[in-house]
Amino acid sequence: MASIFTRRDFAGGALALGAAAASSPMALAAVEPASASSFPKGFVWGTATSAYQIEGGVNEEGRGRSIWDTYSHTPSKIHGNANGDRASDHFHRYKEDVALMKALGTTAYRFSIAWPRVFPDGTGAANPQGLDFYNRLIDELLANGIEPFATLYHWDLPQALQDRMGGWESLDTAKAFGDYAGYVASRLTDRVRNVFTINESSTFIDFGYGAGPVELAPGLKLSQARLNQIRHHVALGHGLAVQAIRAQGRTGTKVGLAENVVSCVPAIETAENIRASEIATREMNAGYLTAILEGKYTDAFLAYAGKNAPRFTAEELKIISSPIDFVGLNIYMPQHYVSASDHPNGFSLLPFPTSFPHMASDWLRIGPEAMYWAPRNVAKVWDVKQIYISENGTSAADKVLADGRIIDLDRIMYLRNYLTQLQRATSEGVPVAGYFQWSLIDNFEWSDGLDKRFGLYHVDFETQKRTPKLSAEFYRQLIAANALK
Ligand code: GBH
Repeated sequence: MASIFTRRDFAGGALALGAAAASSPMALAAVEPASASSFPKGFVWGTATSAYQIEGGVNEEGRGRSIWDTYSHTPSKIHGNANGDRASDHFHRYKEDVALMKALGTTAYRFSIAWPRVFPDGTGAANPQGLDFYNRLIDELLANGIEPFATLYHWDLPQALQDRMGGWESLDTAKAFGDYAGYVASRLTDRVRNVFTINESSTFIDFGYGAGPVELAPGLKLSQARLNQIRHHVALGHGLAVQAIRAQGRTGTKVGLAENVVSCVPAIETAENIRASEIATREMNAGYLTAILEGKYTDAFLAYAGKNAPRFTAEELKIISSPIDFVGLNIYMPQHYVSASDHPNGFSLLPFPTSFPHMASDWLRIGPEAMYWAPRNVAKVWDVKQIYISENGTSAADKVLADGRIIDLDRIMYLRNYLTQLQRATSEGVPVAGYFQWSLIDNFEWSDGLDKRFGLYHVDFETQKRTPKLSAEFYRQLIAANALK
C-alpha cells in the first residue's frame, strides 16, 4: 500500500516554505531522517527456516529417523498431535519457496541440513542420496541470486545416536557430529560459503534433556550434573565441527554458530547498568557462548555448578574455542533486564512484572531493545568482529480474511520496533552484517505443532497454498530501501 505522506514529502514541504527556512538549522535537520534510518551498504537481508520444521518428505531418498520423528509421533506430546511428516512440504515445493524469497528481495537464506538424511544411522556409511535434495536447493538458490547459509544441526538428531549412546550424553555423539560436518563441508562448500554449526544449543539442551517449562525431543529430564556434561559435549561437537570444516571444506569457508544468546538488557541505560549488563552477558552465557569464545568456564559458573560441574580436559577447551568467523544471534526477546548491584557478581536480574507484554506465543516477550543490546554486548564483551542476526520474528494469530488477505499488523509492529533497534546498533558501528527473518513460511513449531505461525507467508496446511501476509510486503519494502520506512 502506497503511503500518502513519506518522509521525503515532509522534508520537501519544509524546504518549500522558503529560502529562510531552508537555511535555518531546523530545516536542514528535517532533511536528515531519510538517511538516518538506513542500514549499512551491503547489509545482508534473508529469511531462515529449519529442516524438520518445513521439509516433510521424511521417507524420501534414504532419510533415517530423527528424535523428532519419534517424539512427534508420541501421543499427546505435540499440540493437536501434529508432526513433521509433511510440515510445509518444502522438500517438494522448494522451487516455489525460492521464488517467494526472491519476491521479497532477499539475497540470503538460512536453512538447515537434516543429519539423518546424510547419515541415516548417525555414523558409518553416508547415504548416497542424502545430499541430493540440498544440492538441488543450493543450485536453485544460486540461480536466483540468493546466498545459501547452511546450519548443520537444528535439533533433528539421528534416532540411532539417541538409542545407541544417549545422544549428546555421549562424547561419541560430539565426534559423530564432527565427522558429519566434515563430510558435508567436503561436498557442499564449493557453493556454500557460510556454515552455522549448531542452532541454539541452550534451547535443545535445557528443553530436550532438562526440565524446562516447555518440552522438546527427546523429552528427558536429566540431573544438573548430566546436563552440564551434555552442554560440554555439545560445545565440543561445535568445536570438532569447526575443525572438520576447516580441514575438509573449501578454503575461505566461513564458520560460526547460531546461539539463543541470553540477552541482558540494562533496565535503565545508565553507565552502571550498562556495565552490569555486560558482566551479566558473560555470566549468563557461561556454559555456551562464553566457553566457546573464551575457551574456559568462568569461575562463577564452576563455583555455582559445584559437584555438578562438567568433566573436561584442557585439550577439549582448546577444541571448543577453535576460532570462528562470525557469531549468529537468534534474538526474540530480552531474557533479562539487569541493574547494577553491590552483590559480588556486580549485577542483578530484575523480576518481570506479570503485566509485561508478549506476542501470540506466551514466552515471546516484547522488548525490542534486546535487538540493540544483545549484539552490542557480544561485540563489546568478546570483541566479535562479525555478527549475524540468525533469527528474529514472531508468532501471530493470523487470520485469512474473506477477501484472502492476511493483515498481520502485530507482526509488522514487532518487526518494525526490533529493526529500529538493530538500525540503532549498526549506525553505532556494532558489526552486524546481516539479518535473517524467522520465518519464510508458516511451519511446524515444535511442541506447539502447527498452531503458532511465524511465517511471512501463510501456509494452508491442507492445500499447501502459500499466501503473502502484509508483513511480507513490509519486509520487501524495507529491503528495497535498505532502510526503515
Ligand atoms: C527458535 O527458538 C528456534 O530456533 C526455531 O526453531 C523456532 O521455530 C523459533 O525460535 C520460534 O520459536 O522457557 O518460556 O522461554 C526460539 C527460542 C527458546 C523459544 C525456548 C521458546 C521455550 C519457552 N525458544 N522457549 S520459555
